[in-house]
Order: sequence, then structure tokens, then C-alpha cells
Amino acid sequence: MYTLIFATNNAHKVQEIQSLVGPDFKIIPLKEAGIDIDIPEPHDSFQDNASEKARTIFKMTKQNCFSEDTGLEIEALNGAPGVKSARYAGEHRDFQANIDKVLLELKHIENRNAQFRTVICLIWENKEYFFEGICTGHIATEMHGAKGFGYDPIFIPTGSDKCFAEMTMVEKNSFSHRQKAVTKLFDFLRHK
Ligand code: ITT
Repeated sequence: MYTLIFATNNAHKVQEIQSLVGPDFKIIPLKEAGIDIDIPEPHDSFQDNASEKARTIFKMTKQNCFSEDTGLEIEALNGAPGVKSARYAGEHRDFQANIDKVLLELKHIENRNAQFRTVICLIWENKEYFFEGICTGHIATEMHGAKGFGYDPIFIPTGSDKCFAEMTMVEKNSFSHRQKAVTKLFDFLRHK
């Protein structure tokens, strides 16, 4: 059994990843590890932000851990909101305000291609490893569904006609960026 601290304060991410974990892994979210800090994400790449989060927790705990940094990259907005996805409409990290801003910016734009990108940083026995997952799709013209979090009500993955927010977690996982990156992480650990 592998035990790993998951360096995140995002309960939705924890739920999605927990549902993918087999019996050979135990994932401990920060809250459960008794750690209450807001980890900085100051960099302009997902990799550097993921590394910052994992290193911060490794320094505190000296235990194997992983983090992930995710963002929505919209082609017509030159990759924005990207690493700024959480705070696109301001420091208050408001999902609805972020969605409103994206829909407004794409109002008269035909190219609605977008993708979610997740980069996981694993610190395993003091060494750093990275795993990436991408989910391509497009941005809907209005919000649909109430499940999930973040930009899920406006993102339609390739191969579906539904927004992530209209899907069960199992269905979202069958397409998602996070699932792809996590599968790579678990495959790596199983072969250690
Ligand atoms: P941690 O850093 O504590 O892990 P966070 O919420 O700050 O949590 P990120 O910086 O990785 O996480 O995520 C940035 C934002 O991207 C997040 O707040 C959501 O708005 C959005 N996001 C991430 N994953 C998403 C997903 O699967 N579906 C929809 N939106 C997502």
C-alpha cells in the first residue's frame, strides 16, 4: 500500500482523485494531514506551480506527496485563463465571475476550441516527477449543468455533447485531464 499526501485545498479535486484510487493507494488530503496553509502559485507554468505546492508540503512533512496544477486554455484567448484560471476575474476566486468573464470575451468569437491541462508533481523519495493530462474540447455559448466545479458548466469535452457539469463524476473522469494525469502517476508508482 502506497501512502501519499495530496497537496491541495480543493475538495473537488480530492473527490475526483479518490474515486480513481485503487486499494493499493492511500491518498491523504492536506486537511486530513492536519495542514492548513494556502500554498502559493506564483509561477507562469503549471509545472512550476505544481512543483511549488509539492515542495512546500514535502519541506513541512518530509513525506512522499503530490500536487497538481490545472487550468483552462482557450485557443482564441491565446491560452488564457491558463495558470490564472482560479483568479481570472479577480483575487476572490469566484467560479461564476470567472465563467462570466470567459463567456463575455468569447461572445462574438467563432473559434471556441479549448483544453484543460493538468500537471501533477510527485515527490517520491526526495525526487521530483511530472505527469501531464490534457482534455480537448470547446466552450459552450451558455452554462449547462450544476455538477463539478470551476469551468465545468461551460466546457464540452471532445466526444461528448454535454458539459462536464452535466456529467456524473465517473463520466467526467472518463474524459478528464485529471484522470489522464493521475493514471500516469499510478502507473509510474506501480512500476517503482
Ligand atoms: P489547489 O491549488 O489547492 O490544488 P486550486 O483550486 O487553487 O486548488 P488550481 O490552481 O489547480 O487549483 O486550479 C485553478 C482553477 O482551474 C480552479 O480553481 C478551477 O476554477 C479551474 N479548474 C481546475 N480543474 C478543473 C476542472 O476539472 N473542471 C473545471 N474547472 C477546473
